[in-house]
Amino acid sequence: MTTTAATRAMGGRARVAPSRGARPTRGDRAGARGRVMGRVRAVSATPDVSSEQEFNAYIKNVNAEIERALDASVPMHYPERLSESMRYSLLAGGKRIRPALCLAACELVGGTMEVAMPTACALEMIHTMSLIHDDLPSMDNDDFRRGKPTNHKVYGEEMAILAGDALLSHAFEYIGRETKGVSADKVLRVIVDVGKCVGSEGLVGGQVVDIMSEGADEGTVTIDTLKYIHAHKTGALLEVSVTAGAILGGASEEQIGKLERYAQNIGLAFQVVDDILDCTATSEELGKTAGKDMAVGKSTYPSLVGMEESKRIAADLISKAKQELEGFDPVKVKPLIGLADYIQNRKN
Ligand code: GRG
Repeated sequence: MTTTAATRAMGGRARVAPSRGARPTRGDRAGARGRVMGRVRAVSATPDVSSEQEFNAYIKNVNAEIERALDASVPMHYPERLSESMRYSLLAGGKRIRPALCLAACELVGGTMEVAMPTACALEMIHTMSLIHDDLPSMDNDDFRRGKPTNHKVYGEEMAILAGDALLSHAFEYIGRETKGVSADKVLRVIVDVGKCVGSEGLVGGQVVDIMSEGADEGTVTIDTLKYIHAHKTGALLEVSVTAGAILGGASEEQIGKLERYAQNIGLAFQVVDDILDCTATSEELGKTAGKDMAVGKSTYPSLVGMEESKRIAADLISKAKQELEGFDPVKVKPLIGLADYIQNRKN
């Protein structure tokens, strides 16, 4: 019998094997190299997520798998201060949306969680490093992230920069070394796609236009500029999270195309919601400084089109994203539908 993340999460729809994946000891972690995937419990596709409650249970269970895998992915080693700094931010919580999307896309097209987990972890490493660098005094100069003091506040600026650099390079090494059970050309395609989404045509490009737009003369930052920033700074990594999972799971080109469009829509929606939350949520709810966009005079969806229109745009994008999922297995597709709803309704 195969077990699924969902059935295990739902406590009793199917009997499940007991977990071998207890939190690894420091010794375990030190020896994690090369056998990390042994800790991901055997799971396969067909998550049966038919209500919001079941989706919540599903995502909680998937997140527990992700936390375990992340803990093992960056073991302590000399120089310990660097490992500590990397682990401090990587294991500081966070919603784990990127790895969850990667795993769900892989399972949707028939792949297993084991195949996509190294890439899922790598995506979270890259996302975490971008947060560490974004919080630096020379960038957004933030003191709090994920409800904790930012990396540079704890480890100092030099270490925070280097921890980010180390997480970035480790991410690519990790995909290449730890992905098992798929052809080398698929792994290579994922590495190339992730590289593109992170570099000057992706995340870094988006961040640069964002910085250049700050304090720009009124009217010069248009909705198109904002779309570029969001699609690159935030959307690109969300997009590759979905497509990389699909590639590793053995998706056809047509399926990859549909999932790419799904991801582009949820990616933009994610950032529109982020802009909304910056105005409406508290710092405690967000785990980071709220109201920052307005304080620094940043153009956002609410500032350019108003709050109600921003909400309508987010809902429209989520609806378009879901349309791209039509034609997929109606049961296996539910986690991606649930993730789209979660992105629209999230409170942090
Ligand atoms: C990637 C080489 C490289 C450099 C980084 C600093 C920088 C260049 C880019 C900034 C990227 C950035 C911080 C984008 C914002 C993305 C975003 C909306 C982050 C919040 O994501 P959540 O809500 O956070 O998923 P959690 O904490 O839940 O993971």
